[in-house]
Amino acid sequence: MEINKNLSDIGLIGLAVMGENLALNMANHGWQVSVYNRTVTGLEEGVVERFVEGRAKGKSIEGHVDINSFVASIAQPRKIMMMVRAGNAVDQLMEQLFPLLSPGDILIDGGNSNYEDTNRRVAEAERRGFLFVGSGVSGGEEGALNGASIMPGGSKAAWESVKPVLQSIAAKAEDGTPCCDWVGPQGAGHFVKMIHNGIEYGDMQLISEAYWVMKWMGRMSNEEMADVFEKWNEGKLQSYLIQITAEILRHKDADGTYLIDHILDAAGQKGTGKWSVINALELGKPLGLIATAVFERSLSSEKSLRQQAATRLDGGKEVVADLNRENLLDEVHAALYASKMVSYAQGFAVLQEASDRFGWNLDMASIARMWRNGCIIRSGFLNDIAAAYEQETDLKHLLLAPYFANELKAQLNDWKHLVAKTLEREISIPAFSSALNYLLSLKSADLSANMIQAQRDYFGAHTFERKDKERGQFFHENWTGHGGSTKSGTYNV
Ligand code: NBP
Repeated sequence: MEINKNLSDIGLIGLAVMGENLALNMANHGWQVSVYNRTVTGLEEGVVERFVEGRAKGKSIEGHVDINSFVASIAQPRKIMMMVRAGNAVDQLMEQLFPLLSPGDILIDGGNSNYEDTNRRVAEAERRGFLFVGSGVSGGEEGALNGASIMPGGSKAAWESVKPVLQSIAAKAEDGTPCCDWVGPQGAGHFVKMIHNGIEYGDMQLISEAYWVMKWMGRMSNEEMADVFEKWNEGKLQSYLIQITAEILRHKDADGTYLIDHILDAAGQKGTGKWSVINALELGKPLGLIATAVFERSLSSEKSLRQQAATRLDGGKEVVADLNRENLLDEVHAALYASKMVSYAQGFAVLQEASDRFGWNLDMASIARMWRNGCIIRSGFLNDIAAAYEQETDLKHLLLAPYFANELKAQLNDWKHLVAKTLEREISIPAFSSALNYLLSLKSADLSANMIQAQRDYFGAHTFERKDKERGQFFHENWTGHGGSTKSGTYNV
């Protein structure tokens, strides 16, 4: 194909924080980029003009205030990345672009779109003769500029064309591998990004529980806790979130006091944690730790209710300290590390179920590798997950991998002690205990669900299977002697 030097390699629409920084990142990697923004006039001057004359000055970035000239400025087959608000904006933009595109052109949605929207958009773009890539991008402003974790999926035929650009702007793992690889068809890229964000919710909840236990049970100062998180960041818990937690704890407000102590304990959320849980429910897979993290954010935001309850339900009691600090810190470390293993195992199990259900053929090791750098959950731990899936490609559950089974067993005693004594002191540690209960249920060959099956059959003739019969045979008991023998259908939702 003849290369026209005057045409851009790629176009980017949406010059908010992510779009601007991704365009700069592309230009810094030698790509000629055309940029366009819906509204061209900002508060003081044009959005496009401000960017091109400001941060983009002197770089291979060409600004357009007209969508027709923007599209015409890109070499064919065109690659156009949309970095706009998820939802209707993407559909509106696609409708505007379709009449301007040529067959085989590629649209890339780098926003936080719902994977079902991406399923629909891939089909629609392909029906019209175009290609569509739904790509999760994680790393915020800093990642967008210096290297993000990028999770593309959708029209596979687009991959060879978009790969050089996307891999060049992706973060690189320690071994030099780009944190960007093809995820799978349809909305697979956005599904994986959604689970990434869910895991991020879980990690943040776990770290805040560790902080809370150290603060109240260990009576530790912000500086002391920062030292601990810094030390932990050198070991198995090494991660971006642990690192920033230490920095947050040391950060001072203008008056010299610690800012963390002034921040209201009411957490916000933008929906990706909730979507992860809704999808796990739809897929019938436990995602209890992330669900706990989402619900704890909801409960935290009910500040005035909690204030009332603190009075009426005898809350706010003085916590009895545990001043054997070394022991306490070992136990908190164990609880945090073990709960984190459980959370990732639950997240990967949801990915596996989605892969099986939707025929996506997701490569779990590759996903773990993509998350090793650039994204918010980046950590050394993801190397261990990738290694576990590489060693056993049909691994049924992460915690069954020999490495994780041993690691988890080694934490169990300290983890149990920590959960027991914090609950005894009425310190809330919902994610530590949710993870522990999950593990206890997971490693129980026998559970109490025989009672649930009996109750379902008693009141609704829902039938049950028997331990002394082959699986798949369903029985109904006439529990009271006067019930009928008609059974309800045996199906699971
Ligand atoms: P926003 O999510 O705030 O979106 C603002 C951009 O969307 C502006 O350029 C705006 O143009 C454009 N836009 C809207 Br709103 N409606 C449009 C429409 N109908 N047609 C065309 N453009 C439209 O920006 P962001 O924070 O940079 O995020 C961009 C995407 O990346 C989002 O999907 C976000 O969820 C995702 N993301 C964000 C982060 C982060 O850390 N911020 C990280 C990872 C992913 P205008 O100037 O004309 O209003």
